[in-house]
Amino acid sequence: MSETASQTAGAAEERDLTDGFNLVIDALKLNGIQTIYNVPGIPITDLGRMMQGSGLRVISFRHEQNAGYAASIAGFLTKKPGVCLTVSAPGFLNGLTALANATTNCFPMILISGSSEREIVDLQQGDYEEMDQLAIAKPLCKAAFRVLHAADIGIGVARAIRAAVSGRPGGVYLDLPAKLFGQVIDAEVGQKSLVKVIDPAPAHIPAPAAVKRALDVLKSAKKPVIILGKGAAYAQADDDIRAFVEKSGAPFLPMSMAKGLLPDVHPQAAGAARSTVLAESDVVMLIGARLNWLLSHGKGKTWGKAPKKFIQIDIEPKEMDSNVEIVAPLVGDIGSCVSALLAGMGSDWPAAPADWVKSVNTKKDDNIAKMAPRLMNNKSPMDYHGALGVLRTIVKERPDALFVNEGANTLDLTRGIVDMYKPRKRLDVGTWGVMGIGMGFCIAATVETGKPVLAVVGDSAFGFSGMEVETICRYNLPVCVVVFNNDGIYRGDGVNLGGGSDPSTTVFVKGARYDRMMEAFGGVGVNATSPDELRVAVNTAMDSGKPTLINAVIDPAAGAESGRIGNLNPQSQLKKK
Ligand code: OXT
Ligand code: ADP
Ligand code: MG
Repeated sequence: MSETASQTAGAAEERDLTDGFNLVIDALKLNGIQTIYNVPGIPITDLGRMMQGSGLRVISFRHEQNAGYAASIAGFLTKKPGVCLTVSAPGFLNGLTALANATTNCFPMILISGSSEREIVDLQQGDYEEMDQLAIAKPLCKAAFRVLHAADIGIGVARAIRAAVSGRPGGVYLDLPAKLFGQVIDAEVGQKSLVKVIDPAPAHIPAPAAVKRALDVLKSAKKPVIILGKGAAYAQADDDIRAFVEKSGAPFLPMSMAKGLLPDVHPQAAGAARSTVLAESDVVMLIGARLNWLLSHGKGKTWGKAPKKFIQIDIEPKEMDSNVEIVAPLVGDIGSCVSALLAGMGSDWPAAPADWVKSVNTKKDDNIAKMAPRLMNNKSPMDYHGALGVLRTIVKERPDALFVNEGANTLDLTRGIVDMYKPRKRLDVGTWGVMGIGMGFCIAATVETGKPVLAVVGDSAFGFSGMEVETICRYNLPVCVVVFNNDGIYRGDGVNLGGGSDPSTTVFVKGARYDRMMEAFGGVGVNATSPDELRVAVNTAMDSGKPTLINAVIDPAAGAESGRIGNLNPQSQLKKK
């Protein structure tokens, strides 16, 4: 045979075969997955390379936790599972926090980890990175699957996708042992084994009687309030939600990541009268928000003495009555529920009681007026209000940018002060209050939406994912990170109670220059010591789209212990004995 003829015969043979690597890629692509958040290494280095070669976008991170957070927020933004790819044992464990966090926050995500050989792991014979990953992942996610045969890859990927996005979204673990990738099977058999998931998140239509019950309770209200949670933002039923809230006339309170679903400057927005609406309302309607710690479990002082009736819309039936009695449970997907409510309201729905609306507005106007002068100060070093006064205006002028926020004071004050104007723009620490989401969220936010990102992060919060500024520079992403640098956790002026030379447990190096971290990788670094400098630096960064880190110098004494949740921080009554 001539050389050319033998090459052709070889190529034909290759065309007829496929392997685990290719089947994983084909299965993901068939289901519309476009981006993989990855940290390379044994046994998935080649998988990542081949994914990139096949046209998938593969973003390689410096640490799996950040890749995992990126995948999870990609899931929140797109309603498709975000995919994180890691190596075995340590890489898997690094990704696991993000998987658990995704499950807790109801973000759809799939953690795919390579793993060691089953035979060796199960006999505990000490394989490379040996660990029974499936067993460890199971309690921390919605579902966990392992694929042992190449012919099952299609089913494994399909099950993972459906489990992540159907019903209440969450994290799914997919275990792919090293041996699987090299398994070769007939290409046609392989092709036929792939599954395109039909209708991965089917609508859950609420029962008509449940819709009527909810409307009856809402209509009976003298002091209604609607609480919008991140489930409502996730649902992408923005127009109907807005129409429903407006038709009801009720004040609405957005949970942190639901801000912007209706603009914070909407006449019915009641974020600035939070205590009043929670304590004084008589009917509370929850749309995609749980009565967890962030809502004081629906009881106690926060909720006042007035008796309350709760209406709750959620796709998860078990959520009902989890903390208090829900008199009108509406189980279904938010899109279907809200459109059924709108239809049931008809054309003569009564206006919300005027005295209630007026008292909420009075409280809101008072709080806004009290805050206004504080936001205009130009102190140097800055306090939180001075810095946030500037950022609030910038966000108003650039409502399409994604906004990432973490920290304690940096989180709580930003949440209250910086108004959001569009849905799914504000991304933050979520249900667990977890530090470290920052850079992963920034990266996925721009990768998934193509929009620029502004991040406002505490100096401690930033430290959890700070090395990813290299990733931001490597992919040349339009991300502007503002580090609120107050020299520490909550405050920078803590003292060592033992009087020794070690610094206090909550303080960092004084006067650190985080901006230089960005410069180290070719991005732009700016040190901003006043609100005026901060304004110029952020606007320049957002105009240029260049990776930028602004070290915003905040007065070390400006913050409060634990931000606004100091009440949750147990303190010894004996320590000063
Ligand atoms: O109605 P009233 O009169 O009461 O007034 C309210 C509103 O009506 C009003 N308001 C307004 N007024 C005027 N204008 C406007 N626009 C306006 N908007 C609102 O303001 C008040 C307050 O309103 P708010 O905020 O809505 O209400 P409230 O009562 O605060 O809400 C309650 C909550 C619970 C809903 C809210 O507080 C909330 O969402 N909190 C979330 C808190 C959270 O998740 N925190 C993060 C965790 S803290 C801690 O755990 C940290 N750690 C430990 C750690 C963590 N977390 N993770 C890991 C992996 N390891 C360790 C660490 C290490 S934080 C942290 C680092 C901190 O240091 P940094 O350097 O990063 O940050 P700095 O603190 O800045 O130094
Ligand atoms: P927040 O922290 O903003 O209060 P939570 O995370 O506590 O929000 O609550 C979100 C809720 O939304 C969860 O109970 C989840 O089951 C629900 N949810 C998520 N997506 C949908 C959807 N498409 N339809 C109905 N409920 C949803
Ligand atoms: Mg700090």
